[in-house]
Order: sequence, then C-alpha cells, then structure tokens
Amino acid sequence: MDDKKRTLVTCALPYANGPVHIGHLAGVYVPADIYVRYLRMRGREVLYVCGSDEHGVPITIKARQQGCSPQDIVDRYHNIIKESFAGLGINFDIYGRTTSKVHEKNASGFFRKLYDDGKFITRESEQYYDPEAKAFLADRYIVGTCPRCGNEGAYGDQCEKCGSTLSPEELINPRSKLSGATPVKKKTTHWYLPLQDYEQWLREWILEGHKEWRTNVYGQVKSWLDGGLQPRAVTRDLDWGVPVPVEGAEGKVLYVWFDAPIGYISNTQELLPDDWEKWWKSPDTRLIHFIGKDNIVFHCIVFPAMLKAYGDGYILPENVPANEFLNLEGDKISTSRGWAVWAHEYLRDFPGKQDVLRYVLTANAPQTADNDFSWKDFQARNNNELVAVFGNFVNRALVLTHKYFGGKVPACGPLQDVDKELLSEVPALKASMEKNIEEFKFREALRDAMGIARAGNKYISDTEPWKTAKTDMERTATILNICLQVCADLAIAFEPFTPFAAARLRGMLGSSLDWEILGRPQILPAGHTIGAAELLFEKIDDAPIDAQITRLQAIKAEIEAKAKAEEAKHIVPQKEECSFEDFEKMDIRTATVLEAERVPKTDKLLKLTIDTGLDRRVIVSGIAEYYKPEDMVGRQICILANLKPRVIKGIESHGMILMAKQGDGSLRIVTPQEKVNNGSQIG
Ligand code: B3M
Ligand code: ZN
Repeated sequence: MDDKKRTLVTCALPYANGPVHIGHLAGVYVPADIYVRYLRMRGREVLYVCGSDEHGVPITIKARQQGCSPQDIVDRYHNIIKESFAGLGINFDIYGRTTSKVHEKNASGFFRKLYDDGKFITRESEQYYDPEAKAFLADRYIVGTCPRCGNEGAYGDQCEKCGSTLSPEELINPRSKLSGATPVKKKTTHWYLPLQDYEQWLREWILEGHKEWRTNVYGQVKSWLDGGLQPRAVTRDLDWGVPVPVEGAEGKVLYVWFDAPIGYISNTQELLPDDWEKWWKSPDTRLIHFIGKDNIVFHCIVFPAMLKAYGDGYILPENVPANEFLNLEGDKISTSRGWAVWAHEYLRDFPGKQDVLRYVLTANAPQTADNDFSWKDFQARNNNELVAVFGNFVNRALVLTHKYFGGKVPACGPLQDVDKELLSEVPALKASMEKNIEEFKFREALRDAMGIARAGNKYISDTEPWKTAKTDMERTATILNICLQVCADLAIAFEPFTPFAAARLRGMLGSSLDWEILGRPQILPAGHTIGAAELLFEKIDDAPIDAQITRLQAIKAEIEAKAKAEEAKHIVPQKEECSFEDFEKMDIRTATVLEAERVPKTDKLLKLTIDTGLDRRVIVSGIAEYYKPEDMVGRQICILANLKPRVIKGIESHGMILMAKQGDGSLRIVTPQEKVNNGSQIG
C-alpha cells in the first residue's frame, strides 16, 4: 500500500425502500468497515462515505403500495438504515441522502455540464406507456412473463426468479404495475451516454491496468466489454428524482443510476464544503468502492465513463472489491418476499451482540462465491470460537493474574521454547493479516486474528499456569506475562472485526490501540495494573436461535403458500377440437355420495357409494389427498356414468367423478351450485 496516499472509501448507497439485511452487511458494509478501521489504526487519512439512495422506481412503488408519498418512504427507511449502521459500529464520516439539496444541485450540475459539453446523444424511442394511468412505465413499473424461465412476475429490467437482465420489450404479456392495464408503445425522447465511445479506454484502464482486481469483478467487466457497449439512457419519464435540467425535459428525471453514484461526491461536499476536492480530484487519493456484485457494471463501467466524460481531474477507483451474495438458510435473500434477517431486528433481538454478527458475516463472507448464513452456524461460531477460544483465553489470563499477582502484570523471566514459539507466531500472523486486509481478503485476515487467539488458548492450556502456581511462581509469572501480552495483541488485532469487544478488552487491560506495537515484546510492562476480568463474549443458548428459525419457517411457509396459489392459477392450453357426437357419447349426471371410506393400503383412493338416480353404485376415486371420507358423505357430485367399469385395488369402479384440476395439479370436486335431482343429465 502506498504510504503517502489518503483513501476515500465509499459504500454502495442502500435504497431507502427497505431496511438493510445481513446480505448487505456481509457484502458491503462489514468489509468496508474492517478496511477503514484498519487503515485508521495504521494512521492513514481516510474518508468514509455512504448515504441513502432515495430515488428510483422501487421507492415510488413502495410508496404506492403503502399509500403514502415517496418522501415518507425514504424518510422512514433512511432513519432505520442509518441507525442500523450506527448500532453495528459502522460509523461513516457522513451518511447522507440523495434527496438533499446539495445532491440535487450537484447531480443536476453534473448532468448539465455533460449536456453542455455535448457528451450525450438523444434518441427517440417507443416506450411502454400506461394509457389508463397516463404515465410511461420505467423499469419496475412493468411486469410480465420472463422469456427465459416463464416467471409471470418478471420486471421490466430483471427477472428475480432466474436472475436474467431484461428489457421491457422482452417481457411476454406485459402489464402495467400502476393500473394492471396492457401498456401501449408511445414515443419519448431521452438522453444517452454513448458508452461505446469509452470502450477502448475502459479496456486499457481495467483489462490492462487492473489485472489485480478480484476475478469476479474483472471477469464481469471483461464480459461486458467483450459483448460490446451500447448507449445507455440516463433519463427517465418519472415524477420522482432529480429533474432533468434542460428545456423540453418536463416530466423527466435523471435515471437513478446516473444520480446515485454522484451521491458519493455530493455527500463528500456536504461534509466538507471547502475541502471536498482533495478527495475526488487529487492523484494522492485512492478511491475504493465497496459494493455487491449486482452493482459492478455501474461502478466499473458507467460511473467511470461519466467521470471520464466530465473530466476536470476526477479520479477513478483504484479497486472495486465487490462481493458475491450471501444466502440465508440455503435460499436467496429476498426483500420483497421477506426472506431476510434485518439489521435493525437483529440489534433488537440480540442486544450487545453486534460483534457476533460482524464476526460471523466476516467468517462466512461471500468473497469469491455465494455463501450461506444459518442460525445454527451463527450459534456454533459464537459458542465454539468467540466464547470457547478468544473469550476463554482472555478470561483465564485475566482471572489468574488477579488470583496470583493481585491484578499486576507479573515480570517475564527466562523464556522456554514453548514461549518463544508463541511469541514468534504473533508477528507472522500480523504480517499475514496486513497482507490479507490490503488485498481485501477479510475472511482470511479474520482467520489470522483468530489464529492469535487460538495460539494463546493452546499455550495457556499446555503450560497450565494454575498447576505451576503450586510449585514455581517465577515460571507462572512468565507464563501469565506472555498471556497478557497476547491479550493486548488481540485487543489490537480484533479492533477491525469485533470493535466492541476489542474496546472492552483494551479497557480491562488498560492497553492502547496502536497497530505498530502488535506483536512486539512486553507491550504491557511488568507492574502495570489491569482491571477486573469481564466476559468478552457470552454463550448463546438454543432458545433465541430456535426463535429465529421458527420465524424463518413461518416466512417460508407463507412464501410457499403464495407460490402454490400462483401456480394453481396456471391454465393448461385448450385440447384438440372434438365433435358434438364425441361429446354426446359421454353420459354425465348428478349424484349424491351415500358412503365414503378410504381404500386400505393406499394414500390417494376413496371408495364412494353413490346414488346416481339410476342406481346405487361404487366408484373408486383418487381424491383422498384432498378430501376426507366425512367431507364426502352427503355431497352432490357430477359423474361420468357410462365409463367402462374398471377394477382398482380389487374394487370394481363404475364411473368417474368430475373434478377440477388446478395448475399445481391439485383436485377439487365439482358440486352443482344448487341442489338438483340425482340422475339429472349434464350437457
Ligand atoms: N442503491 C443499488 C443497491 O442497493 C443501489 C446502489 C447505489 S450505489 C451508487 O443494490
Ligand atoms: Zn426468469
């Protein structure tokens, strides 16, 4: 890492249309926070910028659903999100908003300069328009069937079921989300950034110049570039956003992905009105964007092209360490379906356990591939790692120091091999941690930090100071001296990962937060007084974990019920034509069930004795999955009376009961709406 440079760290601006969940935290905010804390400990100048993304269609849709204004929505979620971050110790220098005055002016000015400099092209195109709501249907305002997977609820920009990127034109049976109407095409004009003009430059800058970027990021950029870039619309027909600042653009706003990244700059300006330029326009600043994988194209292609087009000395990102996705209990996290663990609810349900979540999300970080969060793993990592290794080691060292040495760091005597071995491990792990963090490998860096705790825990178990205390106080002093030095190392090493516990540990030890002393001998001098031993981490028992699992099971049941109800709506195509004579051959009549019983040793069959008006007969029917025998008795049904008798499980069945088969394959008996005489012919 270049010592001279200052670092500007940005985190993707979360959409203020919902709270943040563990997927956001694991993908963007926890890694960024580790990085920033680390740089600060090393005395680097850092600016840490984030804020809410308050424009875009998802926000207006949410407002519509809830019957309030978009401003109400963003006000509500901006505050929830801001508090969640603060609660988790993610302390941005500024957490701004894209509805701020500063941003509106800045984004508008940015567009205007590109416009004046002739950097845009305009295009007239036909876009979907809702004739009832009298509005153009941007992006998510249009839904239809996905041409790739058949999902009937795919959006105009994306299918959430199969993950394909779509354009509204590709949707089959498009519908307006505003009124449900079938949209019509209408002419409209928009401004486009001709991305293809920047293709060569992007190739050189990233594909040639940044081969060190993560393979997932580099690979995505390469495939976009190899696919050929197209002009990209930067305006929308919408009434929520930054108005397009040119004449003849009434009813148009900047596309949310045009204004949102400019938000990074606006938020910096808001914080440092006179000093912001050194963060954005100086070659001495390294810009690092922390984002999730779905934002790669915007941060590696579109925003850089915007900055390049603008000129004026704007710097480009030095790295974009985008993460893959975190799943929850094996399924994709989904805000709209409610399949998530929300940060604010976690803070409510697990007060004082911010570090545990930070730890687990880092240990399982989806750095190179999607990864999974499960509550059982969360519990196990807390109990077996934080409590049993880190906490246990620290606790034993402190308690024994109080017991044998009155809470004063004892003097270190001659070192044995086992001591030297431990003491040499710390600087090696420190060096590895530095390398890993600087290469954005936070999971590996955490493993290094935990390696120090593991080594300490093993050392205290092997050297058994509680036993040496009976015979050799000098040796005991040395062992505990070394243990306390390692505790002080841990108080530094864990600051980026579990800052709350690290601060408490420093409080107990009366030690300092100085990265450079990590691993040095005797950082706590002999005779130094330590505070009382408190537990760093507490065991989490089954009850709160089971409560979370039960909550998720209920959500899953609800999601499945909804999906099934959707599936049941599926209509099978019409069969081939038949003649009236074909139909006439079928003798369909009404009848009443007199007796019903399950056919033994089968799951699906009921034996029904029915009164057909003509006779009393037995029909065996495959409806036992849907109806109990007692549901059937006395019920009027319709039967195909003249079906050739068949023997089913040894019972002769005379006819067939008419049933409605739904899209999901489930069956429902067809019962006449009004009571009719048995034996009435249907036709
Ligand atoms: N709000 C998308 C997202 O949360 C978007 C990020 C903007 S970063 C400039 O995935
Ligand atoms: Zn699809």
